[in-house]
Amino acid sequence: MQFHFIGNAPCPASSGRTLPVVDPSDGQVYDQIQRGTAQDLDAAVQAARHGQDTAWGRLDAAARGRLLMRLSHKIAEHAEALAAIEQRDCGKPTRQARADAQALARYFEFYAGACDKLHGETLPYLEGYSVLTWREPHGVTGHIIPWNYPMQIFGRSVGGALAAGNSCVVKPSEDACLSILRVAQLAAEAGFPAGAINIVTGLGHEVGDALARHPGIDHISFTGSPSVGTLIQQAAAERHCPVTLELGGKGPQIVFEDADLDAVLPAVVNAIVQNAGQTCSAGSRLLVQRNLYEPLLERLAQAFDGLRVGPAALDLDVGPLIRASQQQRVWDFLSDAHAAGIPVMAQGRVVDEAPETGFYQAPTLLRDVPATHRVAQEEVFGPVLAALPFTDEEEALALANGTRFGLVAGVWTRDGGRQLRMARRLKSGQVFINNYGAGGGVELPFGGVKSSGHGREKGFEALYGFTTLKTVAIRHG
Ligand code: TXE
Repeated sequence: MQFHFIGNAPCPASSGRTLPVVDPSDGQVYDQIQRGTAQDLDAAVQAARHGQDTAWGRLDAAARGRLLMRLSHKIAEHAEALAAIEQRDCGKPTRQARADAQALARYFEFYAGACDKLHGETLPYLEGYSVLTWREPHGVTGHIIPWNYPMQIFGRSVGGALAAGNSCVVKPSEDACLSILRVAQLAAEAGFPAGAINIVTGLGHEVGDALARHPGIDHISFTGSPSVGTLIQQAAAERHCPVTLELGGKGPQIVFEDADLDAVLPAVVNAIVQNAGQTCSAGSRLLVQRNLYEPLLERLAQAFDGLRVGPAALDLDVGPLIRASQQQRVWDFLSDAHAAGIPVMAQGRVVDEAPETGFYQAPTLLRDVPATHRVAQEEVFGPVLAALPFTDEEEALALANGTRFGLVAGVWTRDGGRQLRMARRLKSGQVFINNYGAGGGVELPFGGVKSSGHGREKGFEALYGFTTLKTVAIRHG
């Protein structure tokens, strides 16, 4: 049985109710989490506020940095155990789960070093005045986290907020929250004072909604679906609370004829099968210049045919999807594609060891996808790659920019001028040239334009979002 973590202590839900924890590899229930309430959320906000007023909020920047670094070391020490928790909770193959645990440690390492480097400026003003700016924490920040990368998104969001001096209230996903509960305990063991990190588990429309509406939350950071992002922004607007939204994407991988195919192929495959395609920055559209279209698809089809899908612990190329409804969502996209006559060029294979009760989906390569079809427009959030040909740069840009999203784009070409032209004109928060970072790199600011959201997490840039700027004008004498 798992509990909320409020004021450095485990705590049951006031509802007395729990929710099941399901293993996506076999569909079986293996644990219970608390089904939190608005009352529980309120208790977490009180604890965070108290921590802000008396403990965490009173520490100087270097002391905060030392604690973040201690937590990073603790995470590194417990990386195998954390990876095992995440693996079972999310259905991640072992290598992926390990990489996520290492990324979590790295987030806290990065933000540990950033704490005492966040400073304001002095500004020119009237004769006889000095003006300075201070970057101050918002106070209590709220974090609504999805199930696809619980540890990583906790690290990037909560790590930055803590570094800036905020106390945090976290609502992880009801589908995957065990690793986050464990990290909060590790933080307490590392010496974080009560109230710095508070976790309330439960359903989105209960605890998440309460967080979005709570007057004691001074900033909200949300990663999830565009529809819920809209609800959060509306609720926050009622009380003029600032919001950072990361709402997914429809990442184009744009391959020109002069690209290095040996580099393109593994990167294209990885960007759509990593985490079974349940990645906001997945490269889910493949745009290929016409003369290269057939040869590239031939080679890609061979790679897809060789992909194996199965239980997380087998550490194959692809694990299960998170839950039955996500599997159904992917099936709906595929059956719409089938009805529209879109050809399936290749598919991976679900291995015999995979229990029928698990939520598996073979990676699927669709070719000649019409640019307006929903499989080329909407986020499938599964291992489904939509391939389309293009003729020249103009058409590539029109296709790449022709969805409501703009999170990550990849460009593959040896032509230096084209690299820069494309990077300039792509409507995207991140552009990768001759690589596809898929959101990778703790140092790199991450976030979107259009319906992919607004605000930036990761890197130093995130700290500006987690702070508010105060201008102080002093008249001499
Ligand atoms: O997301 P939700 P779902 C996309 C992806 C996926 C689709 C649906 O396309 O297929 O969204 O996934 C909390 N008030 N992404 O339904 O519901 C919820 O409890 C406040 C992209 O799982 O948006 C969870 O903690 N909070 C994405 C979080 O929101 C609410 C990652 C995300 O869940 C709420 C996940 C409410 N009314 C899904 N309702 C990415 N950008 O990486 C739910 N939540």
